[in-house]
Amino acid sequence: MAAFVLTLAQPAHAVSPGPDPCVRLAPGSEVPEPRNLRSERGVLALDLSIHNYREADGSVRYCYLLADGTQAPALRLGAGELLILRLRNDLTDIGMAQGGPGSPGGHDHSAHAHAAPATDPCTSGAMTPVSTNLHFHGLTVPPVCHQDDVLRTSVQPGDGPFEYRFRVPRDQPPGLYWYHPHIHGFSSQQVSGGASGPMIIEGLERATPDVAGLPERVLVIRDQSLLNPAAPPSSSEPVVPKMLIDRDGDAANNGTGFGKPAKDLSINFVPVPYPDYPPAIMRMRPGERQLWRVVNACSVTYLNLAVVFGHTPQRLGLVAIDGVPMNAPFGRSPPVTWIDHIGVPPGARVEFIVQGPPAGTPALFVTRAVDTGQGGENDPNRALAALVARADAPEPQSRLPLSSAPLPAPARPWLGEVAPVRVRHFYFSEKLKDPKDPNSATDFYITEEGKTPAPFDPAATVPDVLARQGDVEDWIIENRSTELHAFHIHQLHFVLVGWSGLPVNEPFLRDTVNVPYFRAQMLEYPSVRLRMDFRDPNTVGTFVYHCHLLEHEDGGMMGTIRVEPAAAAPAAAR
Ligand SMILES: [Cu+2]
Repeated sequence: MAAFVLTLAQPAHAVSPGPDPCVRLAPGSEVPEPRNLRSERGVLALDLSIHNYREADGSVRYCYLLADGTQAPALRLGAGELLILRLRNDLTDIGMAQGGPGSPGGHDHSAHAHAAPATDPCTSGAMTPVSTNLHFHGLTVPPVCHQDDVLRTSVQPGDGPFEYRFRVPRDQPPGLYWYHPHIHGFSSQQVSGGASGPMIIEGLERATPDVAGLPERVLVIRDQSLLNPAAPPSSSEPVVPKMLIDRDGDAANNGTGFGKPAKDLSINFVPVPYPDYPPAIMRMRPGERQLWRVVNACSVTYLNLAVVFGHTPQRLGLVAIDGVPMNAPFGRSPPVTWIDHIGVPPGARVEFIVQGPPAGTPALFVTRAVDTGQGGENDPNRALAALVARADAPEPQSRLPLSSAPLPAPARPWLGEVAPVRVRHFYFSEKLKDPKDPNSATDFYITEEGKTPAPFDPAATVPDVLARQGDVEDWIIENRSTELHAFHIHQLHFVLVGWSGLPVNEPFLRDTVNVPYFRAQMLEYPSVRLRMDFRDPNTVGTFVYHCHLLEHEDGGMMGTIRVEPAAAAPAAAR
C-alpha cells in the first residue's frame, strides 16, 4: 500500500512556464538509445543538470540534461577510472508535496528565490521539494560528500555546480549500475518523474566471453503517474473485480494480472500507457543475438520481463544481476543461465542475451503480472515494446569488444563461504497513522528486532546499526506486511543465502532483493537471509539500507548503518 503524503487535489497548479526541458516521446515511438558518454584517458568528466516541469494534466516531469539538452546519458567508464560529475540543480518549486493547492501557478515562482543562501551542500541535509543529490546505485565507493553520501549531501537551486568526484574501485564488477536522486521524502516524486540514468562499468565480456562482440541495448524502464487514469480497461482484457484504490490513489493489486496498473511504464522515455499499452518499437535484424541491459528505475513497480514470439516465451540468457556477472569473480555460477522470464524489483538490474525473431514473426518484450500481495500495487500483464525483425534494421550504437582478457582474480574469499561473525534480525512493517481510520496515511518501518518501530529520522545522530569493517554478517529480514518490499543497502553487494528459513543456493551477488509478503494464514513471517559484506574499506562510514519502493522509503522505511574502521574499537556487541 502506498500511502503517505501526495494525496493532493488535482490540479491547482498552472503549467510550468517556458519550453518543457523534459520532453518525452509519443507512445508507439521507436525506443531511442541513451547517449553514451565514455571515459577518455581514464576520466569521464561531465556537466549534468536536473530540471522539472509541470504538464497541463498536473503531472510533473523530472530529467537529467547535458548542456545540449540530451536526457539521461549513459555514463560509461572502467574499473579504476575517475568520474567527475558537476551537478547543477535547476529545479523549480512547482508546488509539489508542500501542503497542496496553495501556490498559484508555477510562474514567477522560481526556486532560486527560496534557496537558502550559503548553506554547505555537504552538510545541509536539506529536504525540500527543490533539493536534490545523487546516489550511484551499486558502486562500492565511500559514503562521503562528493562521492556517495545521501544523508547530508543536498544541493539547492542557488548553489551552482556541485562536484561529484570518485574513482571507480579497481575491483568493481563490470556491469550495469544507475544514478538517481536520494533526498528523503522526495525520492519517489523525483524518480517517478523521470530523474534517473544508466551507468556502465565496462568489461562484462571479460567475465562472460559469451557476450563478446554482441550488439548491446541499454533499456531504462521507468514508471510514472497514469496518462489516462479515468479510462476503463481495454475491452480485450478479461473482466476483473472492481478497482480498489489504495490511500495514495494508486490501483491496488486485484490478484488477476489485469486491470488498471498503479503506474504507467516507459521504456527509454517512450510511454506505454494504460489501458491499451501501445508498444514502443524496437527494430532488430532477424535472428540477431543482442545483449540487453535493463534497469528497473521504477519508483514502485515490479517487473517480470519476458520476450514472446506470438504467444511463446523465448529463452533469455541471463548473464548479470545488479551489475555483477553471474559467474564473476569466482565462477561458481554458469556464465549464462537460460530462463524464460526474469523478475526485477525496483532498483535492480538484469543483463541478458536475447535472440531476435525471424522476419515477419510478431514479437513482444513484455512484463508479466507480479503478485505484490494483498496490500501491494497492481502490476498487471502489459507490453513494453514490439520487436520488428527486418534485414535492414539499424544496428545498435554499441557493441561489446571482442577481446576478452579475463578479470583479475578476486582478492577476498567468496562471500557465500565466509562464516558470519553475527546474525541480526530486522523486519519490514506498516502501521496506519490512525488505527481507527482505514483511510489515514501509513507509516513504513524497517526495524531491528528488539527495538521499537519508528520511521526513519533524518535528525538522528546515532546510527541504527553499528558494524565493523572487515566483518561479514548475516541479516535476516522478515516481512510482516501484506505487500512486497525490496531490500537495498548502499555501498555493498550481498548473497541471498536463505528464503523463509530454507537454505538457498545463489552463488552470485545482488544489491536489491525482493522480500516476500505475509498472508494471514501463514504460521511465520516470510524472510530472506542475506550475507552482508563489510570487508571492503570503502564501506567505512555512515550510509543507509531501505526499501527500494520509494514511496515506502520516503514514508520512513529506511535505517542507517555506521561501519567503523577495522582498527577502531570493536563495534558494540549485539
Ligand atoms: Cu517497501
